[in-house]
Amino acid sequence: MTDYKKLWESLDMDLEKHEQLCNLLPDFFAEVYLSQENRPEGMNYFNLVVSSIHGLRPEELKRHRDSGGKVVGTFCVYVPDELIFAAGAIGIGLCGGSQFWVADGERVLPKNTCPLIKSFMGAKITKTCPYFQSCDLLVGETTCDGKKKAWEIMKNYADIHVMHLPQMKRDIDLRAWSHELEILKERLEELTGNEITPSKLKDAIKLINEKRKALRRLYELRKANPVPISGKDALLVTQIAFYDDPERFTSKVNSLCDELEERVKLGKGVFPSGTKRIIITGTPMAIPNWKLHHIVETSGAAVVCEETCTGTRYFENLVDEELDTLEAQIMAMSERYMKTNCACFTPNQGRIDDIIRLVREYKADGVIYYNLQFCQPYAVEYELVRQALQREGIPVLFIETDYSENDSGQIKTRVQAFLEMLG
Ligand code: BJ8
Repeated sequence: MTDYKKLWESLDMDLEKHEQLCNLLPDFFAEVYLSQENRPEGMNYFNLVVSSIHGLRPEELKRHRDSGGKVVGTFCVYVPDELIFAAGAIGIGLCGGSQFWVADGERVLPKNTCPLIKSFMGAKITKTCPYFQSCDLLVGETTCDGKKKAWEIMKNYADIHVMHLPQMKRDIDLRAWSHELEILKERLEELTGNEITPSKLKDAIKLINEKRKALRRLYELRKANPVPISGKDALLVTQIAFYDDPERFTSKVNSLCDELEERVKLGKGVFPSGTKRIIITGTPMAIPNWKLHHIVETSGAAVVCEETCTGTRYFENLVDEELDTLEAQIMAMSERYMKTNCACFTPNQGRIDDIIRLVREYKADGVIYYNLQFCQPYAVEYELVRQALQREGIPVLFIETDYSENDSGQIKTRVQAFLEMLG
């Protein structure tokens, strides 16, 4: 990683602290990922991306900025990448998934805040994340209370534009969200000096749709039995989707899928036939949060799907590509994004319907409801999900945790008991 020292200096990073962070990842990645057997060859690209996570892509971002381009950081799957790319900027997802940053986040946030928020805040204030340091603008949103209030603190450290996300899905909310997209469009035009025209937006809509289609193809292949790729590997691919170059990423995912299709034809899987199939639903898992998947897949089960924002919520539903006016395109984007089912919305029956549909489609044996500690919207929503799954006869296990490893042993015991109960 030392090759990138000049890059990190140019980003005004805290090099000493950053080195501590860089020293943690290789062993952790080797333990969780490289220890897996029978991984697809196509994962080599994603291994490379992780092995140079703070070098390769940040260097591309720097080249983009050196030639006058802008980088925009986001934190939620409701914020449309299409507008960012149509403005000639690069969009990157910035949610924090590392325990390393949590203590620093707690310097400015209450301890009883969700680890995702503490982690991204710690990453920013310690200047140890090259992605944060590369951003010319951050885009926050009014989703949960923790994030909504965190933006007010983040303003002390970065330029931030906050979008007002409605929390119901009536016609009036759809129009309100399209209005927010228009405001974001203006802000991006001002930032980049580029006008967003219908033809640029059309290209960006196609670009992002292609990424979604590739991920959907990957997930379709996970429906096979035996499953041709581990849940950990699929999760890694989705995590990388948030910051990799969309065109290159799409082509790498499609190559991986070609290989997985061959595996499916041959009946070749990463786990033996008959392995219990688990769906994970709940809060997002930002890189390098691989904790629950690792526990499940080292306890004899396979994760076959994630109903999360680092899963199906990220890529389901496309934006209409055939529209030629900005007004129609923005409304189509508003419609697509408002189909996403986050627990910040009320009511949120669509998410419950999705979980049940996914259990059927992926022939899952059970569901693990993953809740990041102190995430109230998802914790409260659990009761309705539990009742619905019970009515359908689908077993569910609730796991609330943070990013530390302190409770890993205890979670493993509970997961193993759950798997035994599945028979
Ligand atoms: S659309 S899930 S990405 S808001 S886990 S920070 S909700 S306290 S991340 Fe999210 Fe958008 Fe919804 Fe998805 Fe708050 Fe909960 Fe923390 Fe969360």
